[in-house]
Amino acid sequence: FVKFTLNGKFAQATKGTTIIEACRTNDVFVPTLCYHPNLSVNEECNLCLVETDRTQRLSRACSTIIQEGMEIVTNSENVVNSVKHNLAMILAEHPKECTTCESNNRCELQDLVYRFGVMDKFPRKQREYIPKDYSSPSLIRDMNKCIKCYRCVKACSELQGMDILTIGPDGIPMTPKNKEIYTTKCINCGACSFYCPVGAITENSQVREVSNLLKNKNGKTIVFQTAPATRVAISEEFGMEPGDISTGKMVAAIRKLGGDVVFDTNFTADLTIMEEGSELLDRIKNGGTLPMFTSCCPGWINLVEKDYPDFIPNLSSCRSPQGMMSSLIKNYWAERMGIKPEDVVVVSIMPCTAKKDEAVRDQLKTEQGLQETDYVLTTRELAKLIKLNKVKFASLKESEYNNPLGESTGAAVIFGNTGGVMEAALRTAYEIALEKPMPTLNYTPVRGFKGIKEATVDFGGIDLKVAVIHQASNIHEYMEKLKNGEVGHHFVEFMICKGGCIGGGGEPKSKTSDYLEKRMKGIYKIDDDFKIRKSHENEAVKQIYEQFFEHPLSHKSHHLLHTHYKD
Ligand code: HC0
Ligand code: SF4
Repeated sequence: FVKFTLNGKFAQATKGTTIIEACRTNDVFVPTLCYHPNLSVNEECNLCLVETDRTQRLSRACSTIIQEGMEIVTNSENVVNSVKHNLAMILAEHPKECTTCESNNRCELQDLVYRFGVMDKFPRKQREYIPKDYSSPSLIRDMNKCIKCYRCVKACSELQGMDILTIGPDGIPMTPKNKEIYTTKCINCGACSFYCPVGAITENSQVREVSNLLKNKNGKTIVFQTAPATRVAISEEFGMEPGDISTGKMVAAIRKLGGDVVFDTNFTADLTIMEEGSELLDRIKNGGTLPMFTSCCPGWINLVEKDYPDFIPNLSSCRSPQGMMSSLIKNYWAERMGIKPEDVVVVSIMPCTAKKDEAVRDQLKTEQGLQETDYVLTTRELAKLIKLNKVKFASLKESEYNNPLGESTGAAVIFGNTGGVMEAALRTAYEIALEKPMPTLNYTPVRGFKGIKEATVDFGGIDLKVAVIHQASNIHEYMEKLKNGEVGHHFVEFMICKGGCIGGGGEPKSKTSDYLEKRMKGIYKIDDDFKIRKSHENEAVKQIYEQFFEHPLSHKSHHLLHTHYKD
């Protein structure tokens, strides 16, 4: 430990701690725009200034390690005036289009400008105009708003190993050869938008479209579906803790907004297990391509198609649960309800920006050419819609999903965590193959934050080797090993974001450092509290096979629940 004073109060921290981290643990506010605990230090914004001795010399809190006996001051007139000056300089270069900005009210620059009472006092420093990039269904880039913090560059390279964004000659992050982002190898994961503190890179929002639709339905039936990971994160937007379970409130909020029907993507997560588990057993029995890869994460699908096309045959042919649900709504449910598919609008609530890109895939259109998922709102966007409509989320009375596509199990909700698809698949495949349940349902070797998790399951004579990889940088590492024949598994789960969907690029931008752990716990708590924790025991899933699909991998299920990929 080192001992120091912080604004006159005695404090201590472990050796090697930076001043900014020590301030945060002690609840002392230090402004910053470029620092983020998940990224390496940038030293770009010059806002985290502190005094460390009795002289008025200023140090950056992000890169200064605490030394024994330091007298750290964060709130002197000297510090505050310097921060104000530097903020005003950033503001002078900023377009200040808050009224139309996607990040209005959730912008870190705006927050600091208000907090420090900064006036827009310097003459406007005009930058050369950079055309906005609307090419991606997932993201919008307006680099005129960039404050040069480089958090997007670091998220893309350090966390995702993608290196799509680099620092251009003018200091503004750019794509390879300045091409529109959708034409690059970008996988639409949205990590850049998650870490952008302002409105330079944002999700390609459909809040306005969905808001208008809900106000003027024009005879359409609006059907929502909500992904597993949304229910443990949306709470953060309404003053609750990460991991607080808000399933019922979220459904109630959607109904208040005017959603006619609310289904649960978890239902099709259970259905995915039936199809994907059967596909795996079939590949093992009949010499199909192994390892089989999960196919539910759209960032991962983009990565395989763009960087590892030789491995397309390894991908399960199952559509993602989002894709399966929208297909069921338009091709199965609508007919049963006597509604024309073209009169149904599907709005999907996802933790993920890449789901917006998945929704526009040609392979996921009805035979008549209708897009099956009409709109995808991220968890952040749903929260925005709820706030715009002044719905009091925290005090809403919980509501239930509609049936039959709203019924699910504990196995489905864990899809939101890294390792969850694997654990759910094992719970079912084991029981189908061995005709007895797994010795333990909580299969811990595939849980937790380790980047590459491996396990061997005794499948009655066969040692089933599985692996679970999350976060794109770890995926690159695994894929290189696979190419070199250094790993051999039967079944591998891939999720592009750290932690899985709970860490999706469209989730709330949490201010706490342990938000992923808390969301993960919330997901496992929902699973623990379910009476039914295996996908094949979902009564509504059983029914849909009895009444419609007949059995997994049937002709009908191939048609509506499976897909193919671009090569
Ligand atoms: Fe996921 Fe999904 S679990 S990808 O992470 O499989 O986005 O939450 O909705 O589709 O169910 C995201 C989350 C989903 C899908 C499911 C899968
Ligand atoms: Fe990089 Fe992901 Fe952003 Fe694309 S979406 S630029 S891959 S961080």
